[in-house]
Amino acid sequence: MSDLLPDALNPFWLAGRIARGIGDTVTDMRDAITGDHLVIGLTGLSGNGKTTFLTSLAHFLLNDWRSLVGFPPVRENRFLGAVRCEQTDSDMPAFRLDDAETALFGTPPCWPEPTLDISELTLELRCRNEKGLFTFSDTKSLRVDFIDYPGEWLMDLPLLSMSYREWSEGYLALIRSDPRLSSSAESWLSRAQGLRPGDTADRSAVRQAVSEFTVWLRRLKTELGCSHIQPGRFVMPGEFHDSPLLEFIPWAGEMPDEHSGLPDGSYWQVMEHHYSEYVSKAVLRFYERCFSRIDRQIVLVDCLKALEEGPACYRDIGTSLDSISRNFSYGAGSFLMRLFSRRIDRVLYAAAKCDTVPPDQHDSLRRLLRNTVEKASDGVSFRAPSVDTEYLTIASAQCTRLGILGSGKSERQVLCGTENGKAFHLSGITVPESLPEGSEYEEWKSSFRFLRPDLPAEGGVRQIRLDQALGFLLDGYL
Ligand SMILES: Nc1nc2c(ncn2[C@@H]2O[C@H](COP(=O)(O)OP(=O)(O)OP(=O)(O)O)[C@@H](O)[C@H]2O)c(=O)[nH]1
Ligand SMILES: [Mg+2]
Repeated sequence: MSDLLPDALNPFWLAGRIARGIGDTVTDMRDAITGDHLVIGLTGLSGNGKTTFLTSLAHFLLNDWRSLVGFPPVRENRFLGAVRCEQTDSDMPAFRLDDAETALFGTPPCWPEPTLDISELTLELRCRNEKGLFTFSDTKSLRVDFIDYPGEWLMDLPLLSMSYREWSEGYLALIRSDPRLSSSAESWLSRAQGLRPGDTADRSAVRQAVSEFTVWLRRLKTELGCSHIQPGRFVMPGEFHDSPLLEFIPWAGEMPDEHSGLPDGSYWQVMEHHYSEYVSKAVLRFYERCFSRIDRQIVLVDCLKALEEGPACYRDIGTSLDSISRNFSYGAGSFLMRLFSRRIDRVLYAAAKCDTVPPDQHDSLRRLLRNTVEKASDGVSFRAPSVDTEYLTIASAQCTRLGILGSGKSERQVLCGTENGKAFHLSGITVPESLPEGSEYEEWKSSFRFLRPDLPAEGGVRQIRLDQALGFLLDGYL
């Protein structure tokens, strides 16, 4: 019987929600008082380096923390080490750190596979306490939770605040405004435009439309490099593989009147119903498990990959980051506020994979990211000025090193490594501090070299500025 009731009327669902709500509130209050638990929201679109970041950070904290000299407790000689512990949310699968670490830090090393499902990693960090009037113990421990997930699911968060009608209207407007989307969407769009809202839905026609729409989404990702892949579960379904929840597409036909009360089983009603189910069962659940508890956030962005795809893709990144950020609660708040509601008080924007450009270009890359985030919208720092925002360039797995080429007056620093097994020496490239427009973009692109360097075959992968990132994210807790 419970399956037939809408969630909010289902007594089992309600009881579970209330119990969970009370449990979460008690945990939040305890965390706010003791300050010994922190949840870091790892945020990044697919392929932007989340799993590599988590694997590398955990590896260095667990095995090689003395090398993290940019992390204040290590620099100040107070750090005592880290251990892995049982993840905080026992319903969540454990992040497979052993496999990921063996791959990335093995000889020869290899990259993580794209993530297919959600998982959690909890580390306990310990350090000597700084002596103070109210310091009662010699040591301090901090539990830190990280959650990894397929980046595709992140693009679904904006759906939380949209009805099926609003989502469809926005989607069609976006397609019309972007020639890459409109020219590639023709096949599913023409079928979708033929659907009449009040006609009785033919399930095989719905499935056919969904299948064409899904093929198009996959093309956007693999061929056109777009980040606006929505709904994300259509390309990375997780537990919703083959589920009727995925049987809807944006409504492209004649829009029915808002109060027309279309019959059950009509095309509009079926699509709208599946959309609502998708939002409440897939998107809301993902949000609750992954982001509702976060205290601090790191946003990983692969600016260079987006630049390589072209100006439209690059702008896409800014818009996507902005619409995703609107789903989080930001604001430092007072101690009392933190007792009752969790808010993000620090955000780190990290330009990932900075090892693919020479070190003298890292600062330009950082400015490029900053400009992108700030230009796309009024930005988190404008909407919530009390939030500490920082921009860094990082590499979780450094694949290149600096070398010297030539001698005497012709001596110059070059970035060295291998790409598909072939050695390269790179110098003289410039990262723009903002997106070059029009013909300037083509001119710049022809002078730039985009690298996909191999991991160092001899193993012993190193990192760039993960320690500074950690210092910013844990500031005030250790
Ligand atoms: N050069 C370099 N490449 C990196 C680095 N981190 C990640 N990459 C590259 O980026 C790819 C994707 O990294 P992942 O960590 O799998 O990205 P993800 O965000 O977890 O992606 P999804 O699981 O699809 O959401 C890797 O396979 C590498 O090719 C880095 O620090 N340096
Ligand atoms: Mg991943």
